[in-house]
Amino acid sequence: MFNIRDMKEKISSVLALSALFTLTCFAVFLLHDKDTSLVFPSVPQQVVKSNRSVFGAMMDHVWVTKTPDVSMETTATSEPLDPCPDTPPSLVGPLLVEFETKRSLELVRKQVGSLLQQGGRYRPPNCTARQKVAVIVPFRNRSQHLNHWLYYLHPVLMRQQLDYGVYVINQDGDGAFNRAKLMNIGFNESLKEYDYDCFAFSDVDLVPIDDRNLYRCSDHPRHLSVAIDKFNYILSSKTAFGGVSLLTQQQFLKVNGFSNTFWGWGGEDDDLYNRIIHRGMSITRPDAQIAKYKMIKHGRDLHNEVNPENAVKTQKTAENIDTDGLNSLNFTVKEIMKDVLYTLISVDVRSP
Ligand code: UDH
Ligand code: MN
Repeated sequence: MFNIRDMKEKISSVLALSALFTLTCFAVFLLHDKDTSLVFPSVPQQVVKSNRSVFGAMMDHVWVTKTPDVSMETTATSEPLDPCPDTPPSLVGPLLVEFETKRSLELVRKQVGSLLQQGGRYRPPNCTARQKVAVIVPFRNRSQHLNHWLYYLHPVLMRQQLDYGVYVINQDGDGAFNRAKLMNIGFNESLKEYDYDCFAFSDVDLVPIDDRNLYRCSDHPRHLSVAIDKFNYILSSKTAFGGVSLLTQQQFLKVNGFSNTFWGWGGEDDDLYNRIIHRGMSITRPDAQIAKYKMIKHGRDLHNEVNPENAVKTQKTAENIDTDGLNSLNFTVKEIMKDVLYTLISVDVRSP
């Protein structure tokens, strides 16, 4: 006979049993990997637009680094790791990037610092990176921008499986700003630390919003910041080469680096473009659908006013390229500071 009371009792015991089972499974899981709970706080809480989350991607990564299997450990000590795949497997595509949230350096260190080595260095744990990339950031008095940049760029560069280091080149004092000279200094100084083969020169306020935009050099100098929100995602000109651009060590040496004589805002990127063409190279760009960026909103900085002389100088690249550049670079290093997120090199650029 159908009895409601019996039925209720049966349902309650089934529920109790399944709750007990779930709890047991969870306890076994926690005991099995004690590291799990420690890993959570270090994962950057970024949001992505695709169905796969950065959280998921980073967790895969954390899993690999935190619990290396025996074969991985043996390979690390005996023979070199296999090259990383041409297409990094953990890329997620479009990213949600926002600059409204205040990010302190301390917080960013907690969120993305756990997988880095002192000086903002990283290399993929289970394969040999295809390129050794020095990321050079010209800098003065933009610490809020730097915090956002570090928060977003580190996870992207990690997922891109690069062997990389971040060098923030800080112009000391309040003389006229010289973005190009800071780039040359970054090239020189980073090479003293490691045999980098590729140099990514990036403004501190440009954050990619798609991680398929690889910070990797190619056969010709490469321009990555193709579509920026500030300019309605439209490239200003076919010869634009500012923002974020990459050159191999050989390509940069071939053009004698940037000119050192572009004080104040404007022209140094066009001059570099001219140098590239002058030395028989061309530039390449990723697809505009992928090479999308957000620029952190800002006004004009003090001591970086538009310099009309710079536009004139871009007409004289051919005259200057042999004598003005890496081979005429002079500066004084005032301080080198290693943070877990970056290497800060403060320099006196000898402003006029
Ligand atoms: N930079 C600094 N500090 C400065 C000046 C420049 O860190 O005081 C660096 C920084 O990496 C920056 C880059 O140099 O991203 C290029 O300078 P910028 O961002 O000023 O150049 P952009 O072309 O801006 O983005 C031009 C001035 C915008 C005025 C907007 C008025 N609506
Ligand atoms: Mn800017």
